Amino acid sequence: MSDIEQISAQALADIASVQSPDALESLRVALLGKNGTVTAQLKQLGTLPGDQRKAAGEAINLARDAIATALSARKAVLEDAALDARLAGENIDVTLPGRNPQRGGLHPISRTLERITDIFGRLGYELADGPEIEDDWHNFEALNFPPHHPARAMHDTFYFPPDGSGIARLLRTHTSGVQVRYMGEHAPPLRMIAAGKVYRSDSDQTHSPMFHQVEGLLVDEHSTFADLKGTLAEFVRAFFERDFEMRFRPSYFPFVEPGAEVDIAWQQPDGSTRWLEVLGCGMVHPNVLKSCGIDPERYTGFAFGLGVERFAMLRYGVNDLRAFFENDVRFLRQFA
Ligand code: 2U9
Repeated sequence: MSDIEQISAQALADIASVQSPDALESLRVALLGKNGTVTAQLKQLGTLPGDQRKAAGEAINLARDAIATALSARKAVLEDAALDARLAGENIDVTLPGRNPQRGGLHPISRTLERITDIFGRLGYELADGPEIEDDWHNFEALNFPPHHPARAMHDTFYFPPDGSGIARLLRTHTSGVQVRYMGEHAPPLRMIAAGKVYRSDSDQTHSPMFHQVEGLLVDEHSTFADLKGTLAEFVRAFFERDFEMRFRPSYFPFVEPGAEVDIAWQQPDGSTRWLEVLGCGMVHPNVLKSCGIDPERYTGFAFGLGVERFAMLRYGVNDLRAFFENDVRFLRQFA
């Protein structure tokens, strides 16, 4: 038997007896790799006398093809066997119930905010927003709070160092700056609501340093306090899905005149009724209209504001506002 015939016979025997894909790969490298025995035979061809080279070359190629075919056939056999072994070892119970993906839900404050903006959306109010870092003009001056006005004391907040322009910036204490901008960009008649986070130096069971407001504004030629009352009555009815007795108590806000706080007759769990303050409102002060480029001789407007947390507490029967911000999922899950 020639060298190549011996190598080929041994290789085919080795391939047939190899038991693992790794061992088979080592064998392939040892035979057909760069330094493999079959490759060495090919390299030696050049040293043979010319008349033997053709026959020797054909024999080596035949052997190489036979070995390559045997390698891939053995590979398929070993892979099938490995798969059979894995399947035999695994137990899949196709009757088990599927895994339940955990579903998230909206935070109760977000749900309440959406509920409120939906109601005003149906009443034709456009939703607008603006920056939480406000300047003094939009948060105070344009809203009829001159510098050093005592009403600023109720709006204590965080101030940022003035930037290069010298303009004082602060965390907004109400969303009213959004209305100021909106009036600069839209001519009356207009109706809009502003919604978002506001910041005040306040913290107890019913106040938090950050809370959410929704404020509304309507400006038209003949808008009156009666329109304001009708709008708020409709809103409260839609929000709580009940009719309430309501009262408007005179109150002071620099940006409205007259101004009022709105109470609803709230049924207590023990059956008694008490007045509950839920909103502030009023007719837009002429100074505010003027600051926003609207002629107060021609137009009147009404405005209102509410705290979203307060409405969420009433709707869901939560008596401590801080629970909304502690992020205890056992609490939050109840609303999802
Ligand atoms: C412009 C003109 C008028 C918005 C108004 C109130 C009265 C009010 C409070 C309710 C609870 C704030 O979140 S709260 O603490 N809001 O009482 N807000 S009138 O009046 C405006 C706003 C913007 C340009």
